Amino acid sequence: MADFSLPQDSYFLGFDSSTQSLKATILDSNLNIVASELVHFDSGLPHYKTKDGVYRDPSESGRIVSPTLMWVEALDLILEKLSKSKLDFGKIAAVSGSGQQHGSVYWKNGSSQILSSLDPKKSLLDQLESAFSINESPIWMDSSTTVQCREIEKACGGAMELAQVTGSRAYERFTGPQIKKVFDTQPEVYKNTERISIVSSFMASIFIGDYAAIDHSDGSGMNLMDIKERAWSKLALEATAPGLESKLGKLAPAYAVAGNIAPYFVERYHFNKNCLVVQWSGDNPNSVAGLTLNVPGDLAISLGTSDTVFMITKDPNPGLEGHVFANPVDAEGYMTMLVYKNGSLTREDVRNHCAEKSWDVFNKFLQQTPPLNGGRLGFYYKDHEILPPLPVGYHRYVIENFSGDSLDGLKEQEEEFDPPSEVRALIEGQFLSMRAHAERFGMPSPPKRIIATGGASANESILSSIASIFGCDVYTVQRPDSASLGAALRAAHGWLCNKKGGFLPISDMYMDKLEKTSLSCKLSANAGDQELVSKYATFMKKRIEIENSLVQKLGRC
Ligand code: ADP
Ligand code: XUL
Repeated sequence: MADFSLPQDSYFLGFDSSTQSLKATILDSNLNIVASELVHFDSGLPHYKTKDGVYRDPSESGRIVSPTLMWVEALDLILEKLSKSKLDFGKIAAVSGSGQQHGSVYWKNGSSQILSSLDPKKSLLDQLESAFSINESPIWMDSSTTVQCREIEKACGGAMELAQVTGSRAYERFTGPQIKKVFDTQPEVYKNTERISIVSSFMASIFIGDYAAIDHSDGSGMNLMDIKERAWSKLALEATAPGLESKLGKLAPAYAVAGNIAPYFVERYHFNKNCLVVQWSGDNPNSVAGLTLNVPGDLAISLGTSDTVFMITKDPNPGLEGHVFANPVDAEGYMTMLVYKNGSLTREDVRNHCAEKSWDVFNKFLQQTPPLNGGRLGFYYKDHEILPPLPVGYHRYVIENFSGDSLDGLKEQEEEFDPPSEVRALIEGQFLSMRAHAERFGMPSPPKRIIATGGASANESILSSIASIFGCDVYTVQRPDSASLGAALRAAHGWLCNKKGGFLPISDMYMDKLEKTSLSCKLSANAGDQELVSKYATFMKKRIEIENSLVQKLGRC
């Protein structure tokens, strides 16, 4: 029988090109982390003048973009930083990565020529400076395409019909509506674009020195792919923009090889010329890999710039709420996901306003306030929210004499709560909302367990609130960055699949030795007491009633 083990003395490199930073993780052939690096966009590349990695356009409501060249410059910078680790890049057998989902990059006509002839003596920035027909990439935080969303849904026979084919109804941040907006508002730019990449396939393209395919998992976040066929949907393409298929190129499974590493990286950073570049994918799909999510019923919660909650399933049933994506490590499976735009940046906002800009003070407030917060309920939307679709605004309510079983006595409150109660109202609000939507979306209640990841999963007080609200144990992995870890693991997986000449179950790589790898999970917070969990269920019911009335009064769609 052929040997499908990883070659000893080799490394696997994974990136995460996310909203606020570019991160890298290197695994050895025992799947242990041997190096990691990070370039924070605001502080590491201050000349782009981003705030949280993005520009919020004051002149167009909901328009949020990032400078494409910042991502390019970050790549040279992180490789220079990693070179200082003294690890031998020649031993890296494969590279892969994650991109923040949905964001799009527009390559100008003629740019494939630039991409295929990168000179190792010059920086990527110098050479790609004029390669894009749009210099500011729309990203997942953008909400400026409501008109395009409704038009695409209409042309596809309705929101439900579009969801059944592409896994989601039309969402403002999804790539299809973003492309349609470019075509509708800047037809000349659209014409002058030879290739449209998403963040993941864009970064893979630089690594192979050629346009890389879009992988099935991240491709599911475009409102353009038929998730069951894993092929472009002709109907959705036609509803979006003319001549789109040739600008998007091909789709490929996440485990496929995109190409060999380009000479630029061999000569400049001493990669081996046989190093494989495995298809990049979205950050959330790669977290499915990094968290070794392979049991239906396990729930993952990612607390990065966005908060997301996801599960794997064999049986997709897309509807009007949430998303279904192809699973990046199961050739036939799916992942289901809910996304909240008001994640870490909103927590930071409340921390800065109420807790002296300190997580320690924030945590102290969380610990000193009682669960259920004396009936105080808060809705905090620093940015237009995705779920529920509500505009910017903070709303506060109190259920007087709330003991956990009565819902009478609701009052809207004009002023802010006192700072400790404000902190608790934010955290309970975010996770009650998540529990309510996840239950509606088919999550078992309580879930078997939760695995948490993302920047805020380093905060044990937040994890402990999650455990009390969901009523199950919360686990974490070694580092709160499952997207770059998952990308490194997928680099190894893609390397093995390539050797075999077809798909191999990813669990074959670690099942018998998980505890000895950097992928093992540790228990970080114990399930809350069950009486409290049911009181939270009552509180959650009230919250959803209020949320529904806010959506009726203020909602966008
Ligand atoms: P992304 O990958 O989307 O760029 P990350 O997963 O790197 O984001 O998470 C970054 C966020 O993590 C920051 O915005 C910060 O608010 C949050 N964070 C980091 N440490 C803590 C902490 N101790 N408590 C709460 N949030 C934290
Ligand atoms: C997922 C989404 C966000 C981004 C953030 O649909 O919009 O989680 O992937 O990186």
